[in-house]
Amino acid sequence: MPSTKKENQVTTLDAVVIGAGFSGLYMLYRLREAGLSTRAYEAAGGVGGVWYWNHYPGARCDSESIYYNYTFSEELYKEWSWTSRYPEQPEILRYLNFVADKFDLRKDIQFQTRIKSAHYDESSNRWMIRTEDGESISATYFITGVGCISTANIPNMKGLDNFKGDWYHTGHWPHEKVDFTGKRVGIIGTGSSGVQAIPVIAKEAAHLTVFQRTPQYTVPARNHPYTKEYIQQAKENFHEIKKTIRASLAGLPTPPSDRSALEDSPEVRQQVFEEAWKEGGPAILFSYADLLANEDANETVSAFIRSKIHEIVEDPETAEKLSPTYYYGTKRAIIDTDYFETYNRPNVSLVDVKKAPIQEITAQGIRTTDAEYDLDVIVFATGYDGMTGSLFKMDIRGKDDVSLKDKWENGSAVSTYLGIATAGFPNMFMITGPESPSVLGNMPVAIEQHVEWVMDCIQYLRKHDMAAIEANADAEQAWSKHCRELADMTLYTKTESWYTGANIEGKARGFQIYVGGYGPYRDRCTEVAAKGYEGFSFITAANTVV
Ligand code: NA7
Repeated sequence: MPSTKKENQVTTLDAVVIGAGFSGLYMLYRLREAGLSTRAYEAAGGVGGVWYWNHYPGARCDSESIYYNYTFSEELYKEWSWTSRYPEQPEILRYLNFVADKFDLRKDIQFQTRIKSAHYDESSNRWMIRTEDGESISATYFITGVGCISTANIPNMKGLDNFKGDWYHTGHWPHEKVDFTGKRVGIIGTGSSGVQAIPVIAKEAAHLTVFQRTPQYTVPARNHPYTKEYIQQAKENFHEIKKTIRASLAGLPTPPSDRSALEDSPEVRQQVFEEAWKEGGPAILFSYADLLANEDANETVSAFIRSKIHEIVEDPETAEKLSPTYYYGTKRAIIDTDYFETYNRPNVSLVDVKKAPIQEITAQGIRTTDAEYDLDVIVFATGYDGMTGSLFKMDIRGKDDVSLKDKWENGSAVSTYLGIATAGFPNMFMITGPESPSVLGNMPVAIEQHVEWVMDCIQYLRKHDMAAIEANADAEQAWSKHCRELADMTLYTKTESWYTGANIEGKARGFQIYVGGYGPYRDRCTEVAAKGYEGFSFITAANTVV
């Protein structure tokens, strides 16, 4: 590492925030409002977090716009107007830039700065944080807002360096337009990113070859522009929307049905699914209460979506190849615009790489066990090292110099208290950390709850003159056990997915998300705080534990 003039500087702050996405921006805002000296460090050249990097064609959020935003400020909510039901990446990025401008956040964000390490010093109860270019920051509070799905998974495929064309990962897309006109494009991966990108790239490329490992269920998004009246109505209902989504299970206003799919006759069920299909978005997932808990109930919706695939896709063999067999919803439920329809185009072909796996990337393209495909561009829509990937990229060390990675045995023994804190790492807070509900819903709602809880906690520490707070090991074990027990009651653990870590070679398996829902989780966190931070210990300014 070349030495820079920053090497001997130590900046002293109350709080350091990592990231300038939805989490980092709001955390920074709240800390500053409370009068703490603080700075956010961001690897990218601008705000946005995943929405800065996920610039690929078709990138869009799958939560409805009017709920996929902050609700901490009524003024902000009323000043911003979304244009369509599901916001496109450029619009979300504009929104986050608008937020940064409105609250003048940029002056306290250091861009193009990656944090290399954060070490806790027990004698001073402070964190020493180091950037990759050699700057050191001493801070009382170390807060990660690094995102749950932000570390790209680029599979270790033999020969990638030899490829003569261009290749991209959806999560690190260039900000300049990538022109596919006249090109032979190959895309690997059919998760949310692939499903969004495939129809858009297919319209531009000379030919698109989709390399599919696991077929996916996806339902129509039914995206459409918002009318002025609809937006106006949402603004008028701000307080109601805020209250409802914060108390809800998934950060969205429509409550899931309380009926079992098995209570209805096949005819009634078919009608329910047809209506949800017509409505689009998450409606089908919420159409019955037990779709993610009961195998037979799940089969009803899975079979319905498979029948739709066969209706839409003209070639029966392709339709069969596109038909999934895992439990619907146990991999991230996807919504799409013209995904299955795209396979009716003459310039799109589908390759089943489960049957004939990719052997290597050659100078000309991709070689599977039974064919070779000449390509000009390869798109990796191969996902992320979820939940822990971005935390493990930093060398985080707590008490006794124990690293977070070692404590969590490289991911096999993740244990947190409430998904916010972990024993041995005082004054470290994780916004939407593992074992919080995070990705199982509309993220900004989860993020705001965490930020507000962390801020209240810091205020409590300051008010009571405490140097630090630390999760107790027994409270943490109980929480982790509770999370695992809840997950085991669902079908989530029966499918290999990024939720379980199965998508990353060598990563330990384990379901690291709290499935009990946003509202109940919020209540639990509020109760812990109300009981004087039950399950936590405090370290006084004189360095005694109470
Ligand atoms: P996902 O959902 O993890 O999807 C990744 C896709 O890439 C999925 O189809 C994988 O197949 C496939 N994949 C991964 N590695 C390989 C290799 N080595 N060979 C072939 N195919 C591979 O990531 P996304 O970016 O689409 O979505 C991530 C989240 O972002 C999403 O859930 C939303 O919350 C937003 P597999 O299913 O593992 O067989």
